[in-house]
Amino acid sequence: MKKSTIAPSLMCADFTNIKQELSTMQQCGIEFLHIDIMDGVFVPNITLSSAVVKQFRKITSIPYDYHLMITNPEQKADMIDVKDGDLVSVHYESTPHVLKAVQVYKAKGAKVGIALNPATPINVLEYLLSEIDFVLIMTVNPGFSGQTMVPNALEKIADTRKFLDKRGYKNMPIEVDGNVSFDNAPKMRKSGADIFVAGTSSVYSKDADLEQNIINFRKLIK
Ligand code: S6P
Ligand code: MG
Repeated sequence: MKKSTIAPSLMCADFTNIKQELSTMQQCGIEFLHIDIMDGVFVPNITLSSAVVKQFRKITSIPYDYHLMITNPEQKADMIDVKDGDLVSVHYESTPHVLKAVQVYKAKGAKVGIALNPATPINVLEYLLSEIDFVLIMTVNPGFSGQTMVPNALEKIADTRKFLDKRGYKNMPIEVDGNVSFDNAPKMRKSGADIFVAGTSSVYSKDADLEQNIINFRKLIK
């Protein structure tokens, strides 16, 4: 089992207090900042823009984990501020040229993953495995925070782990995104998840403050 890492989803952040939140995350050893980029076409919502989040580089050194929910991401790489060490996931469903999209973001210095919508089977990964660094399993239909985990999500995570292991990719991490709650996250971990996108149902939960939520969450995904 690989080390578990936390990627708080900034679309759930309090932007009136973002400097303090980023500082808390840095102190808590948060590994990645999950940044949802949407275009209102691939998903029916628009949230963060790369131009805005780029400014946070001035106040944090935590690498970014871009989740691109945009059509034809291979044509939009110039609009995404990628630094060496960032993660970028492109949706399999977002372009007929998904390998090209992987190559374009790799050339920018990112570690690149393929994101799969809930209904997309994992066998589409077959001829991409040698080119990618991780897999992102969506555990809700993408576009919004505060949703309920879809049926079969845990089974899909476990099947993905087996699929990767069987093909010699035992070290390829699996990221999970969507209702990664205090309750669901330990089950996701048992099923084989490694990178946890944490939103309203965990680190941004009203149960406690951000720092305490992160401490509690980390214990649950060890
Ligand atoms: C949703 C997006 C996610 C959400 C995250 C919110 O399409 O990709 O990154 O921000 O899932 O978390 P929660 O706990 O509110 O579901
Ligand atoms: Mg996301």
